Amino acid sequence: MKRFIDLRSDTVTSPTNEMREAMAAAEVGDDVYGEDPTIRQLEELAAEKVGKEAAVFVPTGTMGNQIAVLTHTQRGDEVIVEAEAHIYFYEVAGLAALSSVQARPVKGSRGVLDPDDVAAATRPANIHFPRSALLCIENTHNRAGGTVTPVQRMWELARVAHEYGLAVHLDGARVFNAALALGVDVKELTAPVDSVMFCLSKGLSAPVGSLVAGTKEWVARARKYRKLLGGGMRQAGVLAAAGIVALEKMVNRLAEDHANAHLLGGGLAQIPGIKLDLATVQTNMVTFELDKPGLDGAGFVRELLARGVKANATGPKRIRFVTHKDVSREDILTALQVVQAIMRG
Ligand code: TLP
Repeated sequence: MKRFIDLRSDTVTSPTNEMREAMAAAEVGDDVYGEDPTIRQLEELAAEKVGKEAAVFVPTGTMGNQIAVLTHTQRGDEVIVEAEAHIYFYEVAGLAALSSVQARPVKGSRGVLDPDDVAAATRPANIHFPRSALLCIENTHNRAGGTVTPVQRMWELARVAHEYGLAVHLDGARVFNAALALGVDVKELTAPVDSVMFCLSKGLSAPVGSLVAGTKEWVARARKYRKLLGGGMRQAGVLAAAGIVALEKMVNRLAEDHANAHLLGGGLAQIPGIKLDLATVQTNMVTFELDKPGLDGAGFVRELLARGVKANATGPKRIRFVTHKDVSREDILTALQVVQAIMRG
């Protein structure tokens, strides 16, 4: 089979041999009865890593985010989101369809929200207004290019939200990438927020799974919403086993992905016809605009594919490349040559 250099997402990473061995050996039980020891172990480890009292294992990041919204809100509430946040942009209108809440999009700067804008978007008591119930922060921010909200800004945002009576949820699908880029323990980013979702199945390379963490009481309620959404799994310790390896062994190697993204971004920025804000290349993503007459995102992606590189167009002329453990430094250099050839042609 022809090998592609797959830069579509870090979700494409396949499990390591160590994960497969752990999966084969995992002790399991029925998790709906709370009897899967491997899931329990993963949930405890996850809660400890993000400094929360408890965590619940869910099949996907999308389900984790939506469970968090269900747990924090009531029908008819308003939820403040960054204008291109995953939870709003890519989750099939789950806010409306599942929680019956209204989104209040607020534009950030390179994905980073300004506390004053959040304060201005909250609603005072008024018979006409919905209740402002929840602020969602995304760190790293996917559509902004994998950008990072620093620790101090996390605190400022949480302070404003709490002052106005909103809870704070962190879509931390890639929060370990954020912590690494900032050189801080992930707990520093999660301390200000009430709940956090993070993914095992992205750069950390587990085949399946995310966690949602918060207080014991909150997670107990979230667990019930997981059941409601059909996410109550049974002998899923086989999946949790891979997740434990992901958390214990795969976090530090994300640095390689960041280095590769910087190499890729630096190379792309020099190619005529590519508009790339290098300041957005902070973690494992490179997002850029095409600026070449007659070449749109879909056409560019087709040209890449014909030359062995997979990528996603995330706008009419916008392309996203994501680095991860299954692309090497050599692959990055090859991908750069491929892009050069397309842009010359
Ligand atoms: N993001 C995927 C796609 O859905 C776009 C990707 O390839 O990047 N939060 C953030 C910030 C995400 O980037 C994603 C996945 C999720 C949540 C949802 O995770 P899953 O795919 O497990 O539902």
